Amino acid sequence: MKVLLTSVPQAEPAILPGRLQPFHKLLDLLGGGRPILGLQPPYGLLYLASSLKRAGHSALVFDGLLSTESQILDALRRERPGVAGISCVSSNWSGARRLAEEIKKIAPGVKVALGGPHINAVREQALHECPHADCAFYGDAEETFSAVVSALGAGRPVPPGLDGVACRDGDRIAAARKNSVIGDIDGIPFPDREALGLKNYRPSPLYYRELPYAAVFGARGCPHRCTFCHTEPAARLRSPESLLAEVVSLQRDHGVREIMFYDDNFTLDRRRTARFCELLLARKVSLSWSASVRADSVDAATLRLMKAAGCWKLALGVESGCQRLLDRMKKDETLGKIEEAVNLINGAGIQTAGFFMFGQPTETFEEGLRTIAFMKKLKLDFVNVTALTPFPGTEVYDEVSGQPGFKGLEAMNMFDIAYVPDTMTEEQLRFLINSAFRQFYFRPAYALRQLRRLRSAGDLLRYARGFAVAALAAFAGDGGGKKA
Ligand code: B12
Ligand code: SF4
Repeated sequence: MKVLLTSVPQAEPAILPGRLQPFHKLLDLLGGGRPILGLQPPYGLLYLASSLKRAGHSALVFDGLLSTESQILDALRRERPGVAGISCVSSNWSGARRLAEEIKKIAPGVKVALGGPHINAVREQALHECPHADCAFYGDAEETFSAVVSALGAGRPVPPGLDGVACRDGDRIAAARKNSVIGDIDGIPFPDREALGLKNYRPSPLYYRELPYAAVFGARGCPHRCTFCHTEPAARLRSPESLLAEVVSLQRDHGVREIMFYDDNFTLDRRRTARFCELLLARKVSLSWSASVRADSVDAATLRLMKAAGCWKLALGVESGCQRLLDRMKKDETLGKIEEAVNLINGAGIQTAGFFMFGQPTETFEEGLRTIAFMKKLKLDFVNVTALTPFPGTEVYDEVSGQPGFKGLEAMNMFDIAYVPDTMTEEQLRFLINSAFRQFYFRPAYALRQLRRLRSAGDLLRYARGFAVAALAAFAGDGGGKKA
């Protein structure tokens, strides 16, 4: 069966926050005609495409950040797929509903399926809110979606009892209670990168050293329960051999020289990390790569091995410089441990990035200022600062969604402010975000340290682009740029 897959098309460039829009031309110029802020393909759809193809179906993929609604609807008229799948995040849920309606107007016989981070959280509620959709998928959808498409293609009813699937049946909605979880994620085929190509995509300037670049997902889920995060609690890791096979195929087929591993915590199992590094070294794979780690899961020996195997940057979710707030958000980390981890990573010769957020419930302006002081004390190379976004499915959403400071789903784009705690004003929250960028990036000692790291003219250009974005976020940004 033919399947059309798309993310939600945006009315305007979605990766530029409101107040940065006037600088659009300048950013284009700095980017040499390519996006200067990070733009990644919709990997969830690319994963579905490869599983569909393996099951004998064909998939046509659109990225809503690069395609207009009329291009997607034209393809629907032209290609006449049997199923149209829409992927959505919370901020574009109303856009997803509109798109489902347009699809049904043009092709009433097409089955409309919904999926993506927002659907993972709201599950069958999505079908109540979107009368034009036929099915919703939550959790790992590679196997369930292929199974449903195969049944529809063969004229069979949707197989009953599948986890992570809700389907409309007349006036009734039959819905599984649990998200689907694929146990052996090594068995999932690599994402179908050919479906969109890599050339239109690029990470943010400070997030890579070499091009071409690709992202690799080495894990699904996370065992921790931070109150602001919605993730599957069953953590599953791909084997080092499977990671190596994807790296080798990316180098062979796309000439990739840089990879960012998108695992929530690349050192969750340090034996796996070490084995992967040993494989890269034994096979003499020359690769520049980066990843994210938790502060409580790094040690000097593993970090040395990672550096030897090509790792140049590790990102940590620091979140706050206030222990009370770390405890409240169930981060399971201490400020001391975070500082120790940053020093260990620096000691191994790997650069560090820290992610911070302001605007937790009960956070005061003074606590925010303490976070900025902690940010400057840590020897970080890059920081990223956002306002807390209380996404559906998270504990903090349940806590704040009835409060006056809660602004609703549309603001959940990580540039706008989606929630203001009653312990500070919105102006104070904006001040903290902009001031954090300014105070971190515009320090003479910091500039000197980064200048010493420059290896080539290419590095200089990349840094210039990165700092142009940081400057705009610090001086003109409205919610803190997600990807400075
Ligand atoms: C890479 C990434 C991006 C990339 C690519 C986005 C994209 N379109 O995929 C870029 C940089 C462009 C980006 C932008 C944004 N992102 Co983003 N991004 C991610 C990240 C790190 C990985 C996404 C991914 O590929 N995961 C791996 C795949 C396999 O998982 P998946 O996408 O969930 O897909 C699976 C299922 O959900 C399901 N599925 C997905 N789509 C569909 C569709 C159908 C029809 C079906 C049946 C199933 C299905 O099947 C897939 C396979 O199992 C996630 C964090 C994370 N760990 O997931 C955040 C995340 C998805 N992003 C998020 C946000 C908020 C954004 C932005 C709004 C922020 C911004 N303004 O920049 C924009 C929105 C852009 C857009 N229009 O989609 C949030 C979404 C939370 C929410 N509830 O809304 C996340 C979860 C991070 C977070 N918690 O803060 N993002
Ligand atoms: S924020 Fe990180 S550590 Fe916390 S639950 Fe989410 S992925 Fe896990």
